[in-house]
Amino acid sequence: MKKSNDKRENLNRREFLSSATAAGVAAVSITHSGPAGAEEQVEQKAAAPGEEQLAMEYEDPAGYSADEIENFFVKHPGSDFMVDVVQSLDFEYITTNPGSSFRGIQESIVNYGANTKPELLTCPHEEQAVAMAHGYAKVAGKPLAMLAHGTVGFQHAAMAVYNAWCDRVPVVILGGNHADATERRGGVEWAHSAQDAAAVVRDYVKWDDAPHSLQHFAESMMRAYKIATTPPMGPVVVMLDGHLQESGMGEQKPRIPKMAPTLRPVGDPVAVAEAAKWLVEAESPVIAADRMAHDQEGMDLLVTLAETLQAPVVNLRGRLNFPNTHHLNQGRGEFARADVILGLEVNDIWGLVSTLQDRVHRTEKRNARPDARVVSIGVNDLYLKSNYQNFQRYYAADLSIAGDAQATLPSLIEAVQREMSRARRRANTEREEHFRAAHAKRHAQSLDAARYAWNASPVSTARLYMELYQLVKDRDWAMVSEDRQQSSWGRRLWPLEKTYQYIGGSGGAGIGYGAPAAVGAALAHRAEGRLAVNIQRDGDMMFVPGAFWTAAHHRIPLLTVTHNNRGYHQEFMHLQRMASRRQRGVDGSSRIGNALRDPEPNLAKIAAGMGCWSEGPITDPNELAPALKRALDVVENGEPALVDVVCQPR
Ligand SMILES: Cc1ncc(C[n+]2csc(CCOP(=O)(O)OP(=O)(O)O)c2C)c(N)n1
Ligand SMILES: [Mg+2]
Repeated sequence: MKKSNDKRENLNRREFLSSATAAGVAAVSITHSGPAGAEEQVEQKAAAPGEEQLAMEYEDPAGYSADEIENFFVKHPGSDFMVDVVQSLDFEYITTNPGSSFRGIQESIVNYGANTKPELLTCPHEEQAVAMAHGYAKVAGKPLAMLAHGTVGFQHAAMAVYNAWCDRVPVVILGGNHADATERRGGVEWAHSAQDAAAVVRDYVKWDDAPHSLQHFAESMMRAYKIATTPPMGPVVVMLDGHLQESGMGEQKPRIPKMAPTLRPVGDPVAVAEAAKWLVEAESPVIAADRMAHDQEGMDLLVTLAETLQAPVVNLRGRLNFPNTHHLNQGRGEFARADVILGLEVNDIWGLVSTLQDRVHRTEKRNARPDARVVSIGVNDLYLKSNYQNFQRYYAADLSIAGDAQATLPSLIEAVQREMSRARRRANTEREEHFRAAHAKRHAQSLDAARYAWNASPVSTARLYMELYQLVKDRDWAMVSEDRQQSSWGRRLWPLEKTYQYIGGSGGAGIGYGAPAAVGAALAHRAEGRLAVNIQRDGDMMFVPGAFWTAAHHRIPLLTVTHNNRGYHQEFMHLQRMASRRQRGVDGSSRIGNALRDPEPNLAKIAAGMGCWSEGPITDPNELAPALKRALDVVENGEPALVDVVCQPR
């Protein structure tokens, strides 16, 4: 065994305690309430630990029998081995809200494992701990581990696990539990133990296990990591039995297996060749990409495919698959003209060709040409679960290819290049001209629209994005929030040219994701020296404001600017729609249940209370730029900062 007791020099606890006692630090004051409520202050001194007690922290005490020693001390706890296993998997961090169901491994992580790779990150809420891991994985391209307390910790983590599941993002969750009922202490250890602890999240994790031995744990961890990171990726759970963590290893001599990653599945070559033929023969091929690009290579491949065909690309919200400055980056209107639509990791294939109109009678409207053929390449059909309906409506694509789209792109590109005739290549020049003009027109329209209400107070969301861009444009920046609720100004105004520059959505649209995912993403960007920028919605922030404490505590630089529209505007619009449909007027009543006013939450003070530099609320747009500059200075010093900006609703 390594490391185990080496930490004692660093702790220097004996010295600390003796000097602290001398200085009277151990003095505590206890308040007694008299019968009439009168309070009497009695000062008591806590006895300083004696030499013998201090020695027992590190060595077997003198005068104890062998039985006593075995009962009070454990030399090689199982959780030390668990840490060896976790460390073999190259996790940089492990997020957690602490719980006694995993006190064994927590102690092993910080002492035996020296709190490095993984380093514990303290989170005031399990939902935050999972969402941080979610945001991190989307930027770093590898998962974090998360430690969840039994039962209640899982219940709090659940929604964030669902987001990661829907978004196809790996998170490796380790959960505390005491499986053996005869080993449970009374009270909470029972209330927080379960017969089947992962049941609460099983519908939206890819795999879970509750190992019975340390060898079983080691193998399950390898399997969990492998499954989580094989497309379709997703969260996984491995339970840490309390008894296994806390007991000595005894006769067990477990070994750590190698983690052998699974290669991403590639689409069938015959089907890929057929798809290439259709795309080349098409008059108006259109490419749609959703959770496609794992990394920059995915984007580069898609650029090659699109340019070879001079086919427009509609980037859906999952990932930044295509540079928005490229002339082939086009809008959803392209689907109406398409005769062949290629969907790459598109979750909602039906939604490419049709919409269900939000009317009293929800009628279907076909958006695409009736003769349009659809090719789908993706991993969605490879793994589904029954209960939660995030898989969207069934659509009979004309050609469905099971395979990871990014991994399949090289062979598709090759097949397309083979199919391209000279005449087809010549036609590309004309296409290119057309799309360059369309792209320039769309960009000009966006700029024009951004000027609207430029001087308005509250601040227009377009101005918010423009002022922010002016500030960060010469740095290596990355947007770590989604822009949909701000009229998509990020994608319309900022040049997004690298996959890491835009994080995409939450997956399951569970609110309370934005702030912690931004912190997790910022953590991954910190390692690359990038400036992480988070446009933070007020409603989302109210769910998990503790994320800003974690950012402050762990010195995670993150520039947050709020889109504070003083309420749940999305739901406000839904209520207006209902009231209007029922012809009851759309006046102020739609605020009920949706406004965050009276009192207005002071987001700057909330952030400040979390130890995060903050300024605001700002309502005058002219005050925006100087405040953002001050915040940037803080972030460039390695700290998080938040500017609260009161904005227009969208
Ligand atoms: C956990 C959860 N609860 C409720 C909802 C429903 N919901 C969708 S959008 C929204 C409003 C969120 O407010 P905010 O983050 O401020 O965004 P805004 O719509 O105001 O721009 C709510 C409550 C949800 N998606 N997730
Ligand atoms: Mg809001």
